[in-house]
Amino acid sequence: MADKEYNASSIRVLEGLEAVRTRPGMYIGSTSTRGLNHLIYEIVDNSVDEHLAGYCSEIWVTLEKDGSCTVEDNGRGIPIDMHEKGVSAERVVFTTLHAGGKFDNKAYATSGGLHGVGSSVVNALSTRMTVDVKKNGNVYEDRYRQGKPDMELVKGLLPIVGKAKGTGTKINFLPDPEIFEKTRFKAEDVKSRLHETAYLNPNLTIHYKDCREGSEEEVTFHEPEGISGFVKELNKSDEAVTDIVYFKGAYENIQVEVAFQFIRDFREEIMGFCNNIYNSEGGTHLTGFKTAFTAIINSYARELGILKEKDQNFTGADVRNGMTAVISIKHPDPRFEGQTKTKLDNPDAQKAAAQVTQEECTRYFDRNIETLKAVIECAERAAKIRKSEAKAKTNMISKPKFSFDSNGKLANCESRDAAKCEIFIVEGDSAGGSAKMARDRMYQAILPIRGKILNVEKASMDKVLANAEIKSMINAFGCGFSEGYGQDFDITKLRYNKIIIMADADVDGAHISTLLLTLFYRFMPELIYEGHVYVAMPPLYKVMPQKKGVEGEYLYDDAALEKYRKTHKAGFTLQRYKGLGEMDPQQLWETTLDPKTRRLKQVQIDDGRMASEMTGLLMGTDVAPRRDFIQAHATDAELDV
Ligand code: TTJ
Repeated sequence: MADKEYNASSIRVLEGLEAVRTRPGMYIGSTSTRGLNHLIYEIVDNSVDEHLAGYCSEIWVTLEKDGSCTVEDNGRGIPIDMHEKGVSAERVVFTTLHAGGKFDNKAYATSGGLHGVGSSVVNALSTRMTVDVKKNGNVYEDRYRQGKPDMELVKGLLPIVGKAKGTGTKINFLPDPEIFEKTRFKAEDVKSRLHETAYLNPNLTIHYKDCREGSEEEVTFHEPEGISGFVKELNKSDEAVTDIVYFKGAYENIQVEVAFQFIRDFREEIMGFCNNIYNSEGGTHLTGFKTAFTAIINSYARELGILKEKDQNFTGADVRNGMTAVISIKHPDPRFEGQTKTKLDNPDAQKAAAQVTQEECTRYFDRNIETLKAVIECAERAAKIRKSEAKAKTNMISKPKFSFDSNGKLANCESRDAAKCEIFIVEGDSAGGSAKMARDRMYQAILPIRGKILNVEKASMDKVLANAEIKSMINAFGCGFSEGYGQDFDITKLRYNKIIIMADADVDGAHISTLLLTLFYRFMPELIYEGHVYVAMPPLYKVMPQKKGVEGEYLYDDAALEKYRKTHKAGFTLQRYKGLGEMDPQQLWETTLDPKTRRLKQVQIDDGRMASEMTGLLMGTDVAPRRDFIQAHATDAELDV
């Protein structure tokens, strides 16, 4: 009976593994040396997971004389007991695609991602594989050929082949020459990856041994200094200008660890890891760290008077000038996207990295002012060079004509001096029309947008780019955009110093503002972090005293109206503005456009609380808290008159 079940499920399993042999590239990237080496990492990562679970302190990786590889650990050993499928759990691990998660328990909370799912793939791509599990004082063994079981089991359980002390798992596999172009593991690459793993796991020791003829070698990787040691290694041939800064923290089950150091060079090297996997395309953890770091440095620079009131903030690139950093996070459920699926995509990872950086990095700088000053000096050097380069550029090249936005609605300003220019994003065509008439044509551009723009947090990339309103904004700003921080977005190309959101002072207006802020925060976060984004605060009321010769007044909220009522008992007429569209151009100019009288709130996210609140509220699906956020942030924000 058990036999029958086993046969039935194994047929399905074999179909799964046949797919791996038909399209190996889909599972390991390629069948070149890179893909070949990847087999080792897939197996080693299982032992690293066991280490993360708290049960494995040593791993032995041996490149054998016969071309095979042996990976052994001193973990608890792969489960060998009867699985619900009627066969040893070990067999399910090695014959089922993506079996990793099946054995997850709470101790495995931070594993996942690409981990632990690869052992069946390695099995399918190996001429032979032997599995030895040490448990209960015994060694249990199983064997496979090209992924197929190569041993008859009695009652589905593994045979005992010897006695053992302690526990652990040992895998030996020989890559299949039918699959791989070359079958010789590249020692340098394997060592470098194992060394990296040792840096990311300071309590782990990895023994590497090459037994192949002519390349015999033995190295042990143990890096108790962890990612600080990693940064030290990366910078070993550079002139350091700061100590190595290290901090860690946790936020909602996500652990964040950061180490960085500044060097004399104009280089930026930031490496992100999630659950010990290198994210070559970066991702949300890097975005969170970078945005928080930019905000921190700008805020200290102002506090210390290094940036004066009139000075523009340092850009993200400025503050990372000379930085070497390693950001390592542990996430219970990582998601990856991008060309090679190596870009971390979880929004909460951004939140966690920003929060921990904000708190812990500030704590560090408060106690190490000299390091902080050295970091700010690097930013000043970068800003100086950036400005002189920009100047040289504008002197050299005739300024490009502004491209017209795709639907031709942008009423641009005449000046090309970005520092003095402003763009108003105006909700609705009628308000847009009034704004166009009322504006200062020299310095104020108007971009009317219609209706509710896409919720970018829910929409896919191509939908975002297909949206006409979003396209015209990206076009108008001139910086491009990027999913993530930096990359294709170039803030130095920004055509307007102020981007002013002009929406009605009601719930719909607040919703539009929120959508716009979400768009900026997600695709152009530097605009916000560098203080370019504002929200116009149109008045709610106009009051006219009945007494002749006394001027009317605009009131911006209900509190102001209450106060006015108390001080003007004689009587007055009250005009309530339902929307911007109700104002004539003259009124719109006085209340919302004229730099001398208008009220703007600068959108500031200058601390972790705000940053995380913003991500949480803006990116969530809840509508009510979003509205609250707009109001809360309006009171937090500074008045810019
Ligand atoms: C899973 O939960 C119960 C106790 O054992 C856990 C486990 O699977 N541990 C484990 C797996 N340790 N080492 C491995 C492992 C080691 C190698 C070299 C290869 C593979 C596929 C797994």
